[in-house]
Amino acid sequence: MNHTLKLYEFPPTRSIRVRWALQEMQLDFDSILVNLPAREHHASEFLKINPAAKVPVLVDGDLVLIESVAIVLYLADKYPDRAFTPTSVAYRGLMAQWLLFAATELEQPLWRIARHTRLYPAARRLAAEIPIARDDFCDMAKVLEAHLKDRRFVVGDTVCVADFVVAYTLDWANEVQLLDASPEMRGYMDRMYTRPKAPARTTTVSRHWARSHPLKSDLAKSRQGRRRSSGKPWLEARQVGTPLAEYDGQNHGHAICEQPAVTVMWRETPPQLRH
Ligand SMILES: N[C@@H](CCC(=O)N[C@@H](CS)C(=O)NCC(=O)O)C(=O)O
Repeated sequence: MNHTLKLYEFPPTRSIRVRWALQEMQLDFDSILVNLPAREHHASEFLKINPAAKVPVLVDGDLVLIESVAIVLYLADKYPDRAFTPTSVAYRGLMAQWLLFAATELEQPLWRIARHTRLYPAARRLAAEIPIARDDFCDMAKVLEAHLKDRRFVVGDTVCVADFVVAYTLDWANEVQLLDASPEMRGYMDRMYTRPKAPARTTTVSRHWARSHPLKSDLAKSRQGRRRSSGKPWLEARQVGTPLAEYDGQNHGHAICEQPAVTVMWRETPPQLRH
């Protein structure tokens, strides 16, 4: 395929936000998988596209966009006929507000938790950061919890791109057990993820994906879900619902796609050396 829109992605990272918007808008796009655990985001070819070495990136002709929130706003603006942006200026202001609330108030503590539990090298991790970040998240999450009472969407009565960003961010929070006492946010997130064009949940990967992905042979050959593939990181398959914390390795990633589901995990540390 050679579509105008190209999405550089690695699910289930923030690139899910963009995939979700593209799928709901029913826009054709080329998906380019950037394997983060294999450090493909540091390859010189990719750095030319995004010197920040991160996904997602959306390329639309000559335009290159490297921020997930900017990308969904761009798509909403470019395709107003798809109706994922409110028509009123006031509602567009609210949409921007909730997008930024998700990216700055909710996501940042989640990012700190991720970095200090598994992304930073062990010597750089600060255990004390984690409870502080959890508290920071909970303080701000209360605001959204109250806002969502008796609401289906974050702005008005119709879905907009802010919902994709907020719902994905809540799913991320759910992965680290930060939504356990938040029925409104949980209900909202569950409803959003049952939409027909929603991406798979973070804990979910499709067997279809496992069959069709280039790594399928590794997965297929895996014995009881695990094997060491020559020259490649470890692969594991797990069923929906296994806590992410179990995969707290030095360097790992996971990928998901359509439902129903298996999650594929890469890690560079063999499982038996984990402890
Ligand atoms: N603010 C950026 C953050 C992008 C970002 O941090 N992406 C992560 C995946 S969720 C990434 O590519 N990380 C690679 C790395 O940090 O090495 C956005 O929202 O698009």
